[in-house]
Amino acid sequence: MLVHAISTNAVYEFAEDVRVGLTHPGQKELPSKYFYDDVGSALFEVISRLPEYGLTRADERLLRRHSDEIVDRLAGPVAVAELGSGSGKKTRWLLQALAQRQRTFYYPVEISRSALAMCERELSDIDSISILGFEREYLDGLLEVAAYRKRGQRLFVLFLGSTIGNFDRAAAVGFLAQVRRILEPGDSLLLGTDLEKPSAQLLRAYDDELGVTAAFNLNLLARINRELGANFDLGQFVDVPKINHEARRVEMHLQSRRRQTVTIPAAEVDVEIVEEETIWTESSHKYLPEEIFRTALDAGFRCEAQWIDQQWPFAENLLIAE
Ligand code: AVI
Repeated sequence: MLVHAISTNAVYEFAEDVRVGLTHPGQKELPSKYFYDDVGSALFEVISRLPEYGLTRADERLLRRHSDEIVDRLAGPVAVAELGSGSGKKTRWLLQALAQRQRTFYYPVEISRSALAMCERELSDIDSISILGFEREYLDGLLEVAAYRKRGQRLFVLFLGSTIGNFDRAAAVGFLAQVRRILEPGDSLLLGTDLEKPSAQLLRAYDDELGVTAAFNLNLLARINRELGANFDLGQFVDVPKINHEARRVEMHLQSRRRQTVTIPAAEVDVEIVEEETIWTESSHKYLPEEIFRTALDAGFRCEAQWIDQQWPFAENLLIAE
């Protein structure tokens, strides 16, 4: 697979986001997109196989069962762009279904180079598929993919795994609207959304017995140590998942065991953290099936079809750009 590698000053942006998130007044925060360095991507792969975390398996089950039907609903020759391909495992079903009807260009867009490499290893055996990876942020990557569009070709964008759940609800509409602006009428977006489920089940999914999710969360501090030269003492933080009923989401926090000062040289900052204070690292919003129709409309799409997994409530939504 050819890869268009990232050329921006990524370390500078990381340092700036860390500085802003840890120094603004009130709740300290770190953006969850920074979970996915090589270690974080590998830990997420393990999470997706944990018995408690049914989300990825539900996504995969739906794609395995319904790929032919999904592909049958797409008009014309399509090129496929995937925002956050991860290992690419669940995409196989869609690409195989498409490969039966046309030669297919597949453009994974990923901020993790190791995930792009995994994705190529996973999918390169499918006949009639050409893969060109973009090591980019989602919208930057999609813009570049759109520039490769050939005459008469439609874009089929995949945003699977309920990554949309990691945006606040209003930001999710804003993000989808930005995707829509890059697309043309008739292009499509397959959106995976985790659905509401009982709190106990959700808590188990984000607080697994083996502690893999805790390691995934703590790796964010370890990454800041590795890349920004910080001195977070990981033993002084505890992973604390919380359910926010009002906002219908799971929140991941890292709680400080004691009062401490952390120095982050590349961000040119010393951060004071008091005992029991938390750093909020991720939100995972859960949706109602009917809510997705409204979200789609607000972003300039219509929801053409929806498939729901019965074992682990999760929806695959086919949106068409209006
Ligand atoms: C990638 N994303 C949809 C996952 C989620 O469920 O929000 C990330 C994750 N965080 C903790 N476990 C998994």
